[in-house]
Amino acid sequence: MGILNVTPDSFSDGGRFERVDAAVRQAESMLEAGAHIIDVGGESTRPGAEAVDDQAELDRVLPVIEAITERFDAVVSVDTSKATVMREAAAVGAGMINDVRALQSPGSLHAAVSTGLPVCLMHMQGEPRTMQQAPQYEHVVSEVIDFLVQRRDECVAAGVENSQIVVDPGFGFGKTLMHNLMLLKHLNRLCEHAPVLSGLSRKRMFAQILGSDSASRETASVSAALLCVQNGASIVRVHDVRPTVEALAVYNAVKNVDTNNSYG
Ligand code: YH5
Repeated sequence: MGILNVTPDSFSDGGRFERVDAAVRQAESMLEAGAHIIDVGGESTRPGAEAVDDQAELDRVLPVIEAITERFDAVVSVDTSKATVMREAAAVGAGMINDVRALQSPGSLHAAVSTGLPVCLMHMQGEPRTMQQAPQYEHVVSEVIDFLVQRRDECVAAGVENSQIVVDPGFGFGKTLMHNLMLLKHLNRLCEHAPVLSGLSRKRMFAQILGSDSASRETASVSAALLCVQNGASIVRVHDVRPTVEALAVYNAVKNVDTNNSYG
């Protein structure tokens, strides 16, 4: 899954056409590099980010989703928590809903059910504006698993097909470095319950591990994506598609070696 941010900070000046055009070109390059899904998001959920209103988010994401689904044979997921955005995105061709609030916002569960689309349910402690102030858990891995299993069951009860649900531990969303590392190390436990999507790409934990003066988080992000897949993740949400695809090609070649030949 390639990340396509359409927040104002991600595309500088230029008018509406320029913004949509730049987004389409970025989507095209991620698809050429081997992405299967393009995740389009118009709400910044970085630590400290302020909320955005419905109309602003619709104006940002709809033209981009429509343009990508018109031009390419690709699945577009919409990174949103808003019921209206889910409905309208589905109407212009979105193929998946990615919700960092796990369909807990008003009307969002009902809206997601009405689209019939697959959903990603993510765990977050708190709200983006304040979530990194003092994240606390007694047992982070079990608490995240319990939350996601409960949300999955609630979504199934509301009409989402079980086979259409993926879950995500929400790296960096109300978690310290230690919480993130614990969740990564024990990701296979979550994978026992549902297919897992994981998003670590370029997050702050790499600055904490590497020292914050490290200019690029790319190598660290690619390594982490590989660890997630090795621990059972089905989908990795990344900025750097090409190097991630290359790392996963090595992983798959090794994994499949004895099923593809008879030199055992
Ligand atoms: C995710 O993990 N994350 S938006 C801060 C960064 C870098 C990147 C400080 N949407 C996830 O990507 N959806 C986001 O550097 C997501 N899982 C799912 N399912 C935050 C983000 C980022 C934040």
